[in-house]
Amino acid sequence: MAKKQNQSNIVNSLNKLHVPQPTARPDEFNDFSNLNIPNVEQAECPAIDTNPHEMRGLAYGLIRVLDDDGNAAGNWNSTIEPHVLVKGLKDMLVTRMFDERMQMMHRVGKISFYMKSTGEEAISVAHAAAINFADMVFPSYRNQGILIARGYSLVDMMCQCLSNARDNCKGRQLPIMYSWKKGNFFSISGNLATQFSQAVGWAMAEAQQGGGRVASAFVGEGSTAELDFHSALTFATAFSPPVILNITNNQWAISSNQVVAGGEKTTFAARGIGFGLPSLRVDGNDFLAVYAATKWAAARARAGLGATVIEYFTYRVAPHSSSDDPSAYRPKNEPDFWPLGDPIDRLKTHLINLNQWSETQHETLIEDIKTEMKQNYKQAESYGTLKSGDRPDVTTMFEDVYEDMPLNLLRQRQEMGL
Ligand SMILES: Cc1ncc(C[n+]2csc(CCOP(=O)(O)OP(=O)(O)O)c2C)c(N)n1
Repeated sequence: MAKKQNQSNIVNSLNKLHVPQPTARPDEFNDFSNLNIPNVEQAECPAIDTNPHEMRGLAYGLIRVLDDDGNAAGNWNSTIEPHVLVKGLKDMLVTRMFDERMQMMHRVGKISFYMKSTGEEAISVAHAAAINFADMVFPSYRNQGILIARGYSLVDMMCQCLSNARDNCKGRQLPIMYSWKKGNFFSISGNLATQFSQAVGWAMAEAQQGGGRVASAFVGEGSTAELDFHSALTFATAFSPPVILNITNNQWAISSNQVVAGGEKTTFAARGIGFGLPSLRVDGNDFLAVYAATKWAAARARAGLGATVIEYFTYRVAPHSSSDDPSAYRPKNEPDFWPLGDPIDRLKTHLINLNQWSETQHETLIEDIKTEMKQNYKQAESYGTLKSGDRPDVTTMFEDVYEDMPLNLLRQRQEMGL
C-alpha cells in the first residue's frame, strides 16, 4: 500500500509543471534579503590569459569595488584618474535628466514612446569610459548613456525621439532606437538579442582584417532566452573574436521577472561557462566595478584571447517603457529596497570621499544640466514634434534600401503620385 502511495506521489510530481515566481507580487513586500551580496574583497582578479575554467567562481560571485561607505577597495580596484570619474558622474546625471525630460515630452504627446534607463546609468557610462571610441558598440534600447558618454549631440537624440525633420532615422525607427555611424554606435534594433550575433560577426571580420578594434554588445537578461544569444555565444567561443558580450540583469523583462529567463537556478554570467568563455558577474550600480570589468574584457579581446561574457547585476527602477505600468506586477516600493543603491549617489559619495567633489558642485552641476537640457530641447522642438511642425518627407520612405529601386516600389511610388 505504502509502495503504491510513493509511486503515485512520484507520478504527481512528474506531472507538476514548475512555474517560477518572483519573490513578491504587488501587494506583497520584497526587501531582497534573499540575495547574497558579497563584500568588495571577495572576488579574485585573474590575469587576462587565465584559463576560463580556472576562474569560473567569478560567474557566481559579484565583482564590487565601491563599498557601502563609497570607498574603493578589493582586487578589482585600480587607479582611475579623478577627471574620468567626474566626467562619468556628469554623463550619468545628463543621462538621467535626459530621460526625465523625454518622459515628460511623452506625457504631453510630443513624442510617441520612451524608455528610461534609471538606475542603470553606470553600466552604459562606465563601459563607454573603459573602451575606445573606435570600438564598435551594438547597444540595447537602454544604453542611451553610451551615446551621451561618447559626446553625441543631445539635440540629435531629441530629434530622433521627436520623429521630426531632423531625425537621422527619418521617422522609420521607434523613438530611442538611435543610430550614430560616426560614433561607432550600431543602429539599435527592436528585435531582441540580434545585436549579439551581429557584434560577433563584426568582431570576426575585424579579427580577420587585423583591425584591432573591439565589438561590444548588450542584451537584457530576458533576451538571453532568445536563440540569437546562444548562436552568438557558439561563434564567440569557436572563433575567439574580440567581443564583449554584456548582459544587463535588471531583474525584469517587462512584467516577466528574471526567474522566467532561468535566473532562479543559476546566474546569467554562468551562461558563458558552458561555452568555455570567461564570465564575470558585476555589481552594475558600481561605476568602478563596471569600469574595471570592461577594461579587463577589452584587454583580453585586444590581446587576441577572445570573447568575455559580463553580467551586470542591477535593477530597473523605471517602468519598462512609457507603455508599461509596473504596479500591476511588482510591489510599488520594490525599487526603494534594491540593496546595491543608486549608481549616481555611490559615485558622488566616492568622489566626495576623495576630496574631488562637493555637495555644492553637485547642485551647481544639476542646475547647469537643467539649463542645457532646456536650451537643447527648445532647439530640437523648433524642427518639429509629433504634434506639429516638419516631418520627414513622405517620399523618403522609398529611399536608402535599394541602390536600384525594384519595379514594385517604383510602381507604389507612382501610385502615390510621387
Ligand atoms: C524577438 C523579440 N521578442 C519579443 C519582443 C518584445 N519585447 C520587447 S522588450 C522585451 C523585454 C526584454 O527584457 P530584457 O531583455 O530583460 O531587457 P530590458 O527591457 O529589461 O532592458 C520584450 C519581450 C521583441 N521586441 N523582440
